[in-house]
Amino acid sequence: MKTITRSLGLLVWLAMTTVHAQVPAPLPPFTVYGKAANWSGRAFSSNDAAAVVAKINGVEMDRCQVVSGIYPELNYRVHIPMASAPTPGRGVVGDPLTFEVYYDGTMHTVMNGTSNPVVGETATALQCNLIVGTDSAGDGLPDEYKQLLLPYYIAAGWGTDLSDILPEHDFDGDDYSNYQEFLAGTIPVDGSDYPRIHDIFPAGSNSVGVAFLAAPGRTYTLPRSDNLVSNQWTDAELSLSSNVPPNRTFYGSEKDQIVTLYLFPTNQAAFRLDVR
Ligand SMILES: [Ca+2]
Ligand SMILES: [Ca+2]
Repeated sequence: MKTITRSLGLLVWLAMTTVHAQVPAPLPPFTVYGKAANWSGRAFSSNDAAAVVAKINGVEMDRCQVVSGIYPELNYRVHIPMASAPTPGRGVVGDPLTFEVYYDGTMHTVMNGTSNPVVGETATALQCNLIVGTDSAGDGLPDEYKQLLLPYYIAAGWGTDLSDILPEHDFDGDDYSNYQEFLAGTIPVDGSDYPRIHDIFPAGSNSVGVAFLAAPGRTYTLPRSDNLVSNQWTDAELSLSSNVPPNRTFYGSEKDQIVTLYLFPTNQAAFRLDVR
């Protein structure tokens, strides 16, 4: 008799567990914030009446108006409702995020594809800068950018139409393609302008300065690898000053300018400059 009672108790407990599993608890939201800018890197202001929509698998999770200067470098912020298990209208850790940006009355394509962003842990945040334009060819190079290139293509006999301008072309022969130069914000018709580090120098007793020409609307990181054989890279902690301990992993540029970021390596490692 005792055994039967215990078994019933176990069944009730299992049933209750099942009920709980079917109703995932709402959790604090996951926040995505950043700077939305047009194809040239100009950040949208409140006057542009632009809006950012965040989606998971095609379903809208949140939207917001772009507002100038929420914080320095930032003009939009959306909150992804979260749940502990897949739930309609909510996200779970690892869900892929996509964005749409509306201005001038139409949806524009996000061109810079910030590293395939995914939903992170509840109550945390991710910075995701968005560069948007019109991409009628679907090749990643904005139509607006091609319009600027077209006169150079015509003059050089490379083509007469936007469809003649290909992302993989290296028009100015500096070993960086049109698409790479678009991402980096360098000039694709000037062979002396291309993505590069201008200087690396010791700064103080334990930091190293890395100077480069930054372009508006672009975000820069300095990934670090302790083992080039395994080719594993993680964004290094860095600072905007050799006197301030590392406090960030990225730098978002507002304009064309020489920027110096400071690394604080404690052992030998390889670093590279990434731009997106
Ligand atoms: Ca080039
Ligand atoms: Ca160039």
